[in-house]
Amino acid sequence: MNIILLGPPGAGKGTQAQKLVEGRNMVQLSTGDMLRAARTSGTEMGNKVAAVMDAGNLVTDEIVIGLIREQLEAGGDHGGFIFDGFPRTLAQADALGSLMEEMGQTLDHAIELQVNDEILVERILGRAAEAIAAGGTARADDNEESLKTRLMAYYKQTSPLIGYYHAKGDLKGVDGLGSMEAVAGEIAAILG
Ligand code: B4P
Repeated sequence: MNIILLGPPGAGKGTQAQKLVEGRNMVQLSTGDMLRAARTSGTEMGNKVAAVMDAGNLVTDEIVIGLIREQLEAGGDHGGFIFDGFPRTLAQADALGSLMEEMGQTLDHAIELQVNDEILVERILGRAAEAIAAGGTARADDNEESLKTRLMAYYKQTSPLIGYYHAKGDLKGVDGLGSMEAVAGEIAAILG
């Protein structure tokens, strides 16, 4: 089974993907994590995307599609892919459809985690405060200024994907305001 987790920053995509990895032997493909890893290891691409990410803007389609292609081609034996934070634009959605078709695979569900802006801001700024309180550093894009840009990018570039997957009959909406366990329960009911 291959699924997409859709939703604004802080909706809980990464959180729920992790639960599915633990419970169903699925593979999490988080473009956010891949980009952060590229930055940390100081690759040319990582250095190129750092400022874009810190400001809260989307990295180019070409880069993220390339990252996903590499992961899909790596193959492996598992319970399916969880696309976490990908696709984020219509061009990425089309590219994913073509890649899956090339591999003879299908996308089973696009699950939209629905959370209002007020809660998103609370969660993201809460995560930043927790990291600092623990003696570490907050993610460079977990601040009020970048978050505004991330939310704008979501509504402008990513939210059209809700209609895109709805038209294909693949969209499932989940109330993302509940506890992490409650959200996981709703997702489990969809996956069966
Ligand atoms: P991502 O890493 O995808 O980050 P995100 O959307 O901000 O987070 P997510 O929704 O996964 O939230 P999480 O579970 O962590 O992207 C970062 C950046 O990378 C983007 O801005 C962009 O620059 C770049 N990028 C990534 N993919 C791209 C693409 N495809 N194209 C172009 N650019 C791309 O949860 C957040 C917080 O909420 C956590 O503290 C968590 O504990 C808490 N939380 C989660 N669920 C909760 C619940 N039910 N109740 C209470 N708290 C909850």
